[in-house]
Amino acid sequence: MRTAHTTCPLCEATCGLELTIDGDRITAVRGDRLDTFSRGFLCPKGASLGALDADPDRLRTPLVKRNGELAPASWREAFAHVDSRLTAITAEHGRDAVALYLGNPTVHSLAGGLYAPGLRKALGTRNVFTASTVDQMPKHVACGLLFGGIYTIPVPDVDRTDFLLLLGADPFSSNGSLWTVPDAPGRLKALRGRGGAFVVVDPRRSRTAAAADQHVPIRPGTDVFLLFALVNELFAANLVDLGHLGEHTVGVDEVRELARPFTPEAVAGRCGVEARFTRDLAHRLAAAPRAAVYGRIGTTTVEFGTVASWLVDVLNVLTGNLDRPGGAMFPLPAHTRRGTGTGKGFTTGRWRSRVRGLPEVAGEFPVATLADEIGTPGPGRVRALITVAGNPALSAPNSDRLDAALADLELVVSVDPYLNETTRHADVVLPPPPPGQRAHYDLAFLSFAVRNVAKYSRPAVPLADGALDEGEVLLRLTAIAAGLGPDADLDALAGTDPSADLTRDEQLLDARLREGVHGLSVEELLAHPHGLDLGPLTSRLPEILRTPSGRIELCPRPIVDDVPRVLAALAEPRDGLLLVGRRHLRTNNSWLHNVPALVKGRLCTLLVNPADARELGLVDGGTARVTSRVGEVEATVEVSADMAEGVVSLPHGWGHDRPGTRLAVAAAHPGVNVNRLTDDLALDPLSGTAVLNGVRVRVQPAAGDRHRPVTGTTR
Ligand SMILES: Nc1nc2c(c(=O)[nH]1)N[C@H]1C(S)=C(S)[C@@H](COP(=O)(O)OP(=O)(O)OC[C@H]3O[C@@H](n4cnc5c(=O)[nH]c(N)nc54)[C@H](O)[C@@H]3O)O[C@H]1N2
Ligand SMILES: Nc1nc2c(c(=O)[nH]1)N[C@H]1C(S)=C(S)[C@@H](COP(=O)(O)OP(=O)(O)OC[C@H]3O[C@@H](n4cnc5c(=O)[nH]c(N)nc54)[C@H](O)[C@@H]3O)O[C@H]1N2
Ligand code: SF4
Ligand SMILES: [Mo]
Repeated sequence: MRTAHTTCPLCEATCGLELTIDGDRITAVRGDRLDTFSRGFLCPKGASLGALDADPDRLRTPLVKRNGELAPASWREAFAHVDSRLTAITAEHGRDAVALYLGNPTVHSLAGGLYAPGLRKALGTRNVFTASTVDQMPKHVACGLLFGGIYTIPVPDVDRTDFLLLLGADPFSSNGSLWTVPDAPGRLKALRGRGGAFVVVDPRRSRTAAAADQHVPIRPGTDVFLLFALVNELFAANLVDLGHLGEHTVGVDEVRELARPFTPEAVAGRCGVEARFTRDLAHRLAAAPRAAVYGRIGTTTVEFGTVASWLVDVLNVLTGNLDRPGGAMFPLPAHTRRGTGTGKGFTTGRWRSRVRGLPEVAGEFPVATLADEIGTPGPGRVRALITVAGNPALSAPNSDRLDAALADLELVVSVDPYLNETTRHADVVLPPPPPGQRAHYDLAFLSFAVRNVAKYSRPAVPLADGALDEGEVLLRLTAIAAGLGPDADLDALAGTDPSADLTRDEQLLDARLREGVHGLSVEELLAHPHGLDLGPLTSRLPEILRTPSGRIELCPRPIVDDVPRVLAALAEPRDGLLLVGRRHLRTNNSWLHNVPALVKGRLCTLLVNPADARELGLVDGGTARVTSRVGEVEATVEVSADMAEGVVSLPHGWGHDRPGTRLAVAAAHPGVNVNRLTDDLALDPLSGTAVLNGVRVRVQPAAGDRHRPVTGTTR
């Protein structure tokens, strides 16, 4: 028996874990009390890491399709198969015939951070898709336009603030996103404990909303109007005070003009928020000595995701709260360098998608159009797909259509530990090792962390016999894509030294750390197994800016051009039921449902307000048929006063009822796939992000519904 320390890779909170290990088995998981950042915090997902590692359904060898059946194969065979098929397809149809989809866990692993960019480059295809366009792309675009860099995203300095306004986020369940904040609940409670306050805007009384000083229920998709009204009120009441930001900002007067039509009265009906509440909120935000505004999924995966995401930081600027302690600050991770204060800025639409003519954003196309690119004949058609850590068959809108398209591909290669709804379409599945068997450093999330910290851990358990590190899998695919064949020298490709003491991943990380702002090294991080605290966030203006003007460009042209659409929507009444999503503490998108401890209770239910339930003839525990433009599902009803009237909620990541998967536990708790309802034609045009919240639906009792009695509640 021994202990090892690592970082939980499951969500963005990056909690330190203390693992108890017996041989090569993880027998217990605790929060690492000595972790400099998370200080012992742990959630049920992290606690299940041992069960996840030991999941009997986890793939332990590659699978290759022979005569229509996926069967175990050697790594050699698997890569040879990929090489011959991929090379043939690109030779015949060109590089764009191969699409790449990078899913969420790509950014949770060191391997993904180090090697996915190289794979993308070696493939040389324009058909790159990621989970970002069903998630945070609006924030990248907004910050790209404002500050010049898509990763230049400020985070609420929660530990030092006096007032937080949170919109469309439930950090008590999600533990934060684009905001690495281990123990978000504890930190938010501490904020209240020291006399501060936080307000939550959400159509549902979420766990976070329930713990807040104030919950503002809002009509889904209308945060853009509320945010504009807050800006309007700041100007109208003379509350705008940029303070230290004045000399770094251009475009303030233009923003005042843009916001003029959006008075609190003008938006009240559309948002379902009384004007006096909006006014009061603006005044509290301006009056707080230190404050920050933060928006997440409910403000990004919506009709006006980019404009809403932009407004969040406009508020941070207009109140002088950007880049100051207790406001919204820019982290400075150890593996990055300081900037120069100017740059090329950010543009989109350098090329367009073949079928729908959608603009490229950050080098990718919306995943909502992947099915179009596969299904539409003609030159440039997508014929092969590589998925890395993704389950688009469940996570992308109009997923039945995408699921059918995946079946039509000539070749699917998936780097994934499970045979699931997406990888069942694969010709080759290349499984990475479980979290316990891999090294960890957060290349992605330290950029959004509320303290500057650094931590590196070696694998807690050695790589199992026959397993291949994910870095090696990705690099091998990169070599194949680069035309070097299945047996290339990977160190030559990566520029690493096979005889060095550090592993290949460590050498690459070490180089970044040494060039980074603190001049650290892997060796130094190894000497700090509980992490190295590099202090609270510090001001980074103007060095962090990469705009051509060297200023914060508060009123960018693409935003201005999208505002007429916002105005038109303000005038348009939207009746009827709107569908939104939610997350539960024990889920993680689509892929933790195979861990028995995490699927207990009713998780995948349609939340309906009691008044709506009465009107629709629905009862708790009964079954509802939910219909949208693109599809229909039947879901178990959970009547709940937490839901605003006129809004229903169904979580995503469920629907484990497809044939050909190997997920015994998940299949026994299948739930329904909400993305059979979401619309692949509904996008935020500036970011290409799908509208997953605020989807118009019809709800009725399912035919033959027996109104089964209720057994307990899980919320
Ligand atoms: N436990 C758990 N944690 C996770 C995940 C998980 O699946 N489970 N997933 C991870 C990932 S990939 C991400 S991106 C993050 C997401 O992190 P969060 O954004 O915090 O996630 P959610 O819990 O979905 O919270 C979104 C909230 O927005 C509300 N909402 C919906 N529509 C609207 C709207 O139009 N306006 C407003 N104001 N609110 C709206 C919903 O009711 C919900 O409470 O969570 C991460 N952490
Ligand atoms: N309707 C609706 N749809 C949504 C959302 C929503 O709120 N509502 N949320 C969206 C969001 S925020 C996100 S991020 C996306 C997620 O969308 P995806 O990234 O497409 O899907 P995930 O469910 O995260 O699936 C992750 C996949 O990675 C695999 N995996 C797990 N660990 C590893 C690993 O270490 N290496 C590799 N190679 N594979 C691994 C899992 O087996 C699984 O197949 O879903 C989006 N879809
Ligand atoms: S909050 Fe996130 S990082 Fe922390 S233990 Fe839970 S899943 Fe892991
Ligand atoms: Mo996400």
